[in-house]
Amino acid sequence: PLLVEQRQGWRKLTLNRPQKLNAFDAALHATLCDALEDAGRDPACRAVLLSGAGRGFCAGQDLAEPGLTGQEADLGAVLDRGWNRLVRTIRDLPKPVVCAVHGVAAGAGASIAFACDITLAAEDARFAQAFIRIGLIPDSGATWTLTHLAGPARARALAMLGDPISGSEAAAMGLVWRAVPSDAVMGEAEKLCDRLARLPAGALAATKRALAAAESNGFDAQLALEAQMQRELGRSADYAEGVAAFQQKRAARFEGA
Ligand code: LHQ
Repeated sequence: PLLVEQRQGWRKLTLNRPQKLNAFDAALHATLCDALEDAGRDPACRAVLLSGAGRGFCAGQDLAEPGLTGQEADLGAVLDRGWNRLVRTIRDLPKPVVCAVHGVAAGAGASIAFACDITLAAEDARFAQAFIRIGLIPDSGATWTLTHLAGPARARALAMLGDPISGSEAAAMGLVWRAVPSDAVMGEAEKLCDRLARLPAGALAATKRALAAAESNGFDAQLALEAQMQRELGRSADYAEGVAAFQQKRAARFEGA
């Protein structure tokens, strides 16, 4: 259900259930989480690109999986085992995760795109908080990401109405980094990964951690965290190389893991 390609310094993971618009079943969850953890451990992988095969990014939960409705259904367990584990893995991965969204990103499919570090969307992509249409709330972190990325007023209308918005609108609302023409989205996402793979990996990992901490820390706690991280990075080979390259007016070559 997942295509894995190693590129120069980064890895491309493609959701591959196109006949179901890449809706997730348990097998796709397990495979993707393993692939992300593997990417996290591999020093040859310095960034991850997540995208979808076929005409859309992801339609969220595979609603045809057994056990999802009725009194015996336990959607909380489905979230804990599958979706919550996935968005935590993305957010905890000490490497940037780039997401390329084309076509539809519905329900938890949109939630994943909002959980990635840098998300590019096709201008004509469709993001839909499909949950309310089937009697559920936004999940896989979306009540949190919608509020933090787009602000409470937009979060409330998006979540309650469930109307789809375009990639351009999602970018204007701050839900994704940028919207680009649909024939350019994959090329631009790949270029971003090429760039990220050449940046100092330790500083990228620390940046990701510091920005995540900023979502709950106060200003003073954040100053202390920055000082602690900068103390460590200040002793790294990548920092020495960055300063030397600047002084020698040449491009830096970062090799730290
Ligand atoms: C699908 C799906 C799908 C299965 C398209 N499942 N087959 C977490 C925990 C536990 C439980 C519940 O949920 C969650 C989180 C969630 O993600 S809830 C939200 C689940 N997703 C949705 O409600 C979206 C359902 N899909 C749609 O509304 C439409 O398919 C969208 C708007 C995404 C796309 O519409 P179209 O472009 O018109 O495509 P389509 O509807 O024709 O879909 C193509 C095929 O994909 C079709 O199969 P078929 O055999 O008829 O060609 C769909 O049945 C299948 N598909 N989404 N989530």
